[in-house]
Amino acid sequence: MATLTINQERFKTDFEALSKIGATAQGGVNRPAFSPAHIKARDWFRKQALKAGLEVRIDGAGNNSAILHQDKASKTLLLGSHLDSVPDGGRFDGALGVVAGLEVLRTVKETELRLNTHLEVIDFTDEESSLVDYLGSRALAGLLQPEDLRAPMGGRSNFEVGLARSGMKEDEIFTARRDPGSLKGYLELHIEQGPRLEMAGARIGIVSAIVGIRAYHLIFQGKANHAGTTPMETRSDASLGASAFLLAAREITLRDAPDCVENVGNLHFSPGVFNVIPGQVDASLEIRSIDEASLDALETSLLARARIEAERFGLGLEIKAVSRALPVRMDPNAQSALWQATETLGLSPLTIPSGAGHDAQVLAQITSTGMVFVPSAGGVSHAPSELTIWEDCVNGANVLLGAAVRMAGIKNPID
Ligand code: HGY
Ligand code: MN
Ligand code: MN
Repeated sequence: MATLTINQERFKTDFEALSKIGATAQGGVNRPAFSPAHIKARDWFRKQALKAGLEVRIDGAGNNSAILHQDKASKTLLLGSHLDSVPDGGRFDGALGVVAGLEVLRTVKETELRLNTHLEVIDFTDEESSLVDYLGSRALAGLLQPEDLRAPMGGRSNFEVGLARSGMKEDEIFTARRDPGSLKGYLELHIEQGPRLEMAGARIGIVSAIVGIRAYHLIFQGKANHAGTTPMETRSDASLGASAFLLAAREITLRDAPDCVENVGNLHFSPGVFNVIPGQVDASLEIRSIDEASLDALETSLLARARIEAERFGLGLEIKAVSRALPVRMDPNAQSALWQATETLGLSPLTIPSGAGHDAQVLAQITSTGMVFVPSAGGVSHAPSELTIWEDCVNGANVLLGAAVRMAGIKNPID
């Protein structure tokens, strides 16, 4: 079979057009879920799909899809990623996978290849979990719980604002669930968001596993009081417990959990003004590992240390677990389709685990799932300077195309 490749010009034009939506002066994008820029990016995606003669669909969880139907096919191979970004993020994270998926469908459509399964490229809602962690992919996988919407990670009021802005109806979200038997699999092209490929001199990666992620709010409770008149020795200052915990958490992780990472991405002081002793500090803690037992051990030691620091400074402590994504292994069939595609293209991939979370870790729980990575310059991501050289992006899209037609199964090989 001749090596099928994407239309590079069209792919680049699309990616550059999308990068302009929500573009920031520093060269990144700012498209948090349901922000005006995110909604505009989704409109753009649907318009491109309609222009390409593809069917467009929005499910109850707001997942946007473009579909290339195949005769007598009963299953669907999903390709995809996400168009939402972290605040002030990069233009490749998520967007590359969605634009590449769209390009794969157009290329297959143009070459008149006939496949055994439908092809669908999907832009998942809120992959960056700013409101509800993995809202779109967990709804599609049937793994979203009502509790996730009652007490969402990003706060109930923000969630309601997002629903209103996007026109989604809360009671329709669960209708997004797909019967796993209707899916052939899921493939995702994504930037690595880390330094491993670049350090190894590899231009393409095939993902072996994706880290599990657990997130918590640690709420240290002291007593707000006058910052000028309250004697230092009688203060009940919530920031002392939180600060002591932050330093200890890093020490414990480095010393006892070499295959884990931890991060406190936010400290929210209340009332958070110069002249009031912080009565409450809410620390947003996250831990990650591809090993479940390591996550269990680190969770136990970090939460125990948080209690010790709270006690040391005479503070209350409330621990709220807000999200829990399982570590998953990628499926051997999907990986082998990706391997074959790289071989046909003369590429030599590196097999690596993903330190970043992805919708693929949700889909992997219900269908055969694989991911292909392209290098991030300097390992930088979730920042405006996020960059992948264009040749690597094209390689990634061609690997996605090759693997997709292999997984879907070709009825009429073209010479
Ligand atoms: O946080 C992550 O790892 C992903 O970018 N959402
Ligand atoms: Mn991503
Ligand atoms: Mn991300």
